[in-house]
Amino acid sequence: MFQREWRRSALALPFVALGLVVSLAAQQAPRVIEVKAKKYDFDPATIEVQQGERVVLRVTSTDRLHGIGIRKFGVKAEVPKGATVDVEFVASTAGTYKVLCTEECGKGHDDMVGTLIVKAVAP
Ligand SMILES: [Cu+2]
Repeated sequence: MFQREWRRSALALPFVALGLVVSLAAQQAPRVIEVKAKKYDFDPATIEVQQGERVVLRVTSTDRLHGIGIRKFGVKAEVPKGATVDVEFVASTAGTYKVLCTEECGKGHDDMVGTLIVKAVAP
């Protein structure tokens, strides 16, 4: 009886270990990436991170009220003129996503689109 229980928990061990690795990755200190928001782009225009990475985008607006939004990861924040705002997320899913300005900031607002690339971890 005891032995069977023991064998069952031994089988579960690799899965427990895998879960631990994934949650440890999410608990690491976040990667901080500085982003400038200005009429009418984000600088850098393309941000690249690894899948599973915890990311802080430290967004500064240099000219007026802008916003930053990445729908896939629930990122949405206003960035007032001259202010720096941190938005944090875990890049849980690999892919290419739009980084949008979420505040109507002028005639070039619709073109104010950046790119977030989340690179898949090697299997
Ligand atoms: Cu804008």
